[in-house]
Parts: sequence; C-alpha cells; structure tokens
Amino acid sequence: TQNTVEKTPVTLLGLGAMGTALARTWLAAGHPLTVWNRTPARATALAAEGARVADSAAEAVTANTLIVACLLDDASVDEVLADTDLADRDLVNLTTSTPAQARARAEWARERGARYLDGGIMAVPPMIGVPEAGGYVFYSGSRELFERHRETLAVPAGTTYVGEDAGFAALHDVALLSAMYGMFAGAAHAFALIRKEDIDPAALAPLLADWLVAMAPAVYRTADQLRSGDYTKGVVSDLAMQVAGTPTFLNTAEQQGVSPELLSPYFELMRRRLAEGSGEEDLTGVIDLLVH
Ligand code: FVH
Repeated sequence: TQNTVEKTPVTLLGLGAMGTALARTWLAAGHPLTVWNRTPARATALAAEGARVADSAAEAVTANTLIVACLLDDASVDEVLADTDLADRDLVNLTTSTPAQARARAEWARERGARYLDGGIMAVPPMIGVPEAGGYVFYSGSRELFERHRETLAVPAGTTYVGEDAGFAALHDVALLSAMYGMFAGAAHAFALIRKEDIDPAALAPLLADWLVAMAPAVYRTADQLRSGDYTKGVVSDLAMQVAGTPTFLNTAEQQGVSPELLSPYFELMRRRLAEGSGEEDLTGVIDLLVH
C-alpha cells in the first residue's frame, strides 16, 4: 500500500526475544523489514508476518540504509558485522554494552563509513510496542542520525536522547539498572526477614511497593546536593541518626536468622562517612566514597 511505501525500510540483525518483539512492531506499523538471524528458524514466523528474510548478515545490510542490531553482546555484534559493508549505512546498535564498548563501536563504525547511534533498552520484550507500559530506549551518538530516524525508532518504544557521546546511552542504561538491582536487593532482604513468620509475602508486597515509590523521590534531593556540593541541604534524617539506627537492622536480621550480607556493605560506607565527621549530612557523601 502507499502507506507502506512511505515508511522507512529497516534491516534488523538479531531475532532473540527482544529483536523479535522489535520486528513485530515495525511490521505492524507498515515498515518494510528485512531480518537476519544466526539461527534461521527464528525468522520463520516473521516471514509469515511479512518480513523479508536475508540469507546472510551481509545481504541484510545491503538491503537498507537503516540497520538495527539487537544481539546478545558486543562480541556477537563484532561477529555478525565482520563481513558486511557498512559504507553509508545508519547503524543503530541496541545491543547492551558498556560505555567503553559503545564508544569503540562508534569509532569502529565511523572507520567503515557508517553513521552510528547507540541504544540502551529500558524495557523487557512484553513492554515493546505497548506505550502504556512505559518502556523506552536511551540513545546517544549522532544527534543528526537520531533526528533522522526518530519516528521509526519511536515505533517499538519511547526514545530518550542523552548526548553525542556514544557511551552515554549505555552509561544511563547501566546506571538505572544498577539502581534497580539495589532495589531488588533491599526487597530480597525484606522478604527474607518475614520468610519464617506467619506473614503472607503477598500482603507485604503492596506495602513494599508503596514504600519504595514513596522513597524514590529522595533521588531529587541527592541530585540537588551533588550539584550544590552542600550535602546538608534539605537533609531530613542525618547520617549520625541513621548510623545510630543500623544496629536495629542488623540485630533484627540476626534474630530472624537472616544474613546481613546485602545490607552490611551499605551500612559500612555510612559508618566510614560518619567517621570522616559528616554526621550532619544526608547519605549523599557515600557516593563520594564509591568514586575513585
Ligand atoms: N530480553 C530482555 O529482557 C532484555 C531487556 C533489556 C535489553 N536486553 C538486551 O537486548 C539484547 C538482545 O536481547 P534478547 O532478549 O533478544 O536476547 P536473546 O533472546 O538471548 O537473543 C540473542 C540474540 O543474539 C544472537 N546471537 C548471540 N550470539 C551470537 C553470535 N555469536 N553470532 C550471531 N548472533 C548471535 C542470537 O542468535 P541465535 O542464538 O538465535 O542464533 C539472538 O538473535 C541484549 O544485548 C540484551 O542484553 C534484553
């Protein structure tokens, strides 16, 4: 149809769980789609849905200007693109990588005559193509490339451009996911505390979720303190008070037969900061202890 002709054609390399989810949204939105996957069987269903299946990565890269890679890791990107001609191609790499890998990949692409945009996906496959799920992708690298393909890239998930430095998307991705693991660690400790009691985990879950949501805006105060350099600014519960409370948490863990190993490292940093004479500060000073 005419609508299909107007949409930017996309080549997608990698049809894992995420690649397949991405592919379906572009097909549903009418983008001509060429796909390639190392294991060809993973392309069968998409072919039936309208995707063109290339016989090789090289052929897939030849098919269109916009090339999206969604592979396992940086090493697999290396392997897949090794024998392709990227001259005058727009390479958008949605493969999770470190900032250093993303920067090296941008340079690698530039040497091969390609424009480069790196992406960090803040979504799991079921969130792709479901705007109300709130998933989005961090992009960094060529702003011009981002603007050129903004509409196409917005089909699977929201887009958030974070700068010309190709490593910034990966850095934002890892920063947010690291915070998520901290939250999971805290929740794991909380569930462990009630594990042997007559408390339904399903009853704790909403209390836990609501509490974490209520506490989350504290990150704005942290950011404000980091920017101003004044770690006492707007402090609600100072470090001295919080360190004084740590034995309660450790003793409760012991009484409940729960290892403190998820909690102790953070408490240790709080104590170190207090020992430096920062009792009137917020918890923000812990950040400086982490940065070498
Ligand atoms: N799935 C998720 O929840 C997360 C959400 C956040 C973003 N990640 C990242 O997305 C990248 C792809 O993840 P995925 O979920 O699609 O991963 P898999 O289902 O395991 O598929 C991996 C694809 O990579 C291909 N592949 C792996 N190694 C090679 C290689 N050496 N040469 C060629 N292709 C390779 C694999 O091919 P095959 O096994 O089917 O032949 C899949 O297409 C990833 O960076 C996540 O961190 C997902």
